[in-house]
Amino acid sequence: MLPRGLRQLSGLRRGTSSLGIRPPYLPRPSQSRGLAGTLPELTKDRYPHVKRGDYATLDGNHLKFFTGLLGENRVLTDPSECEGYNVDWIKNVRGYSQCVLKPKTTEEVSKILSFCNEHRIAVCPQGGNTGLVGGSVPVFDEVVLSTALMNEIISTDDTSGVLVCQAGCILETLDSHLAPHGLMMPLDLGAKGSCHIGGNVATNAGGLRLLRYGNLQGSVLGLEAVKANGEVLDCLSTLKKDNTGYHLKHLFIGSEGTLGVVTKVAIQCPPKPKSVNLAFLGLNSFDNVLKVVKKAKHELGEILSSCEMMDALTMDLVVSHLKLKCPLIEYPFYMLIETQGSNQNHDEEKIDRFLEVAMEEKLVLDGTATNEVSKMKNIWDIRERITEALNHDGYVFKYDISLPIENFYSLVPAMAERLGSDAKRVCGYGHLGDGNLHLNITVKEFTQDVLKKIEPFVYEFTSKLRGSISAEHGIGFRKPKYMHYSKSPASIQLMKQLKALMDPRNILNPYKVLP
Ligand code: FAD
Ligand code: 2HG
Ligand code: ZN
Repeated sequence: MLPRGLRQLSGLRRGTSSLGIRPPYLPRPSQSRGLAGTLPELTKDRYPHVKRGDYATLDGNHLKFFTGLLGENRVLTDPSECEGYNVDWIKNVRGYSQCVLKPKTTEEVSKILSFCNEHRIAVCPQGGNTGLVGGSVPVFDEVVLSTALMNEIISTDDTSGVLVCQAGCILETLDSHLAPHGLMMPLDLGAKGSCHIGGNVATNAGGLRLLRYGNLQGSVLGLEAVKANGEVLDCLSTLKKDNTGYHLKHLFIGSEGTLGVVTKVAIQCPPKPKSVNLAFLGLNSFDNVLKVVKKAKHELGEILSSCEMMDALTMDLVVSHLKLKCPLIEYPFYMLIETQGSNQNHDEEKIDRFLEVAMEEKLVLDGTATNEVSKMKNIWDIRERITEALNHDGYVFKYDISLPIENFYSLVPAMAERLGSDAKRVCGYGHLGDGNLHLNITVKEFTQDVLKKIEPFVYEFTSKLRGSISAEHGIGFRKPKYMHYSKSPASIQLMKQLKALMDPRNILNPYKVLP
């Protein structure tokens, strides 16, 4: 028998509440708020210590080559058309590239890079431009190489579950394509309607179900990439097992466009689950959050597919800015626990029993569980649209930290106390099951003073706890100088050597990743 609170709220299964719809595609920055007045300061002005490298400035001859190769329609030079490619999604950084190239094939990417390498033209590879560390847009006038038109699905194997596609395929499109095959993409994230699989691979994106399906280093079986000099590297294996020499694909997974341009991906896709359940819970302390995550791992075992948390201030963000409805009254913490399996009765029984005990033990104060698609979507919207809600709250300082689970939340109150009234909001949420905290601080507007109060404190705090300063978003433009908080000098040195080997003229995404 379910305790009263849960049973009452699990009535949501049959209820009619509508909590809002996530737009299928995230708007490009310039479309979302469109006006020059709301654009961020140019990166070169906000970060004057970063100096433009000794690269060629684009001239008529360069443009003539590009239009000869791609045709005029796939070479954007009109400033208003280039604007969206110059600003990142959270409007933290802005470059001033005057040229966006839109190849359709690997051969075109190869010719572009070979030309840029020869003429020392800096290139910024860009997928869906949803990256959160400023890696996807130019810092100065780098040419943008967009994968938007590289969106062909090459093959889908129902038996092995292997999908092969071009790098510019949108994650959600791939997932919809796989559904009739009884398969799904092994990763899911709030940006799925815009981000490209090539961008996901380049950032080694984590997302909402990494806990269950692992990271892309495991599920990407092979890839094709173009090196800085235009050479095509065919590592597009579709084999699950292949130990012939070094695993070169791993050089590109998480390399954030600095070692090559990913052009094709072969990815292992798991079967689409026949049964999905989602519980949304209210808790009164982080101690209890920890007890519940442990219990969920043990009791739900193989069917646990996601374990996320958010604090009250985060919930307030989506309620006040996006007008989404919280299905529970206010609690200091909320958790989302999802199961995916193959037998609805079995899974429902298991999750109901788990929730029943958690409530009897007073670990969970209230909750709702559902298996209805529309209601699960409403609950997931609350979680997936937090980044969008943050954008409405002011300028956002965004941190993506891995911490030992017992210290998962400790940074949030420490930062709130440190900033006091300097911050509008200091909130914490994230992939609890993976120990990945998203700390977000909003302020009315960017100032160097607040930045100095936050950094390097946030990285020192993380390093002392032996955490990682980037759990899943990457290093991009925002964090290179802090890499040493998570990586040894020898590791950084080897990364620099690899970069010099693969991109000796440093044309690929300069100013990013490496200190
Ligand atoms: P972009 O933003 O265009 O590029 C990201 C980086 O990859 C850049 O350095 C770029 O140069 C490089 N790059 C892009 N394409 C290529 C290519 N083909 N070859 C080489 N380099 C390339 N991340 C997570 O890990 N987990 C999440 O849960 C998550 N949720 C998000 C939710 C929202 C609402 C948003 C806006 C972002 C979220 N992110 C998340 C950030 C995440 O990194 C991206 O959404 C995604 O992986 C980036 O894909 P993209 O195609 O937009 O890449
Ligand atoms: C998420 O998990 C993304 O929603 C974005 O990684 C996190 O906006 C953020 O801080
Ligand atoms: Zn995340």
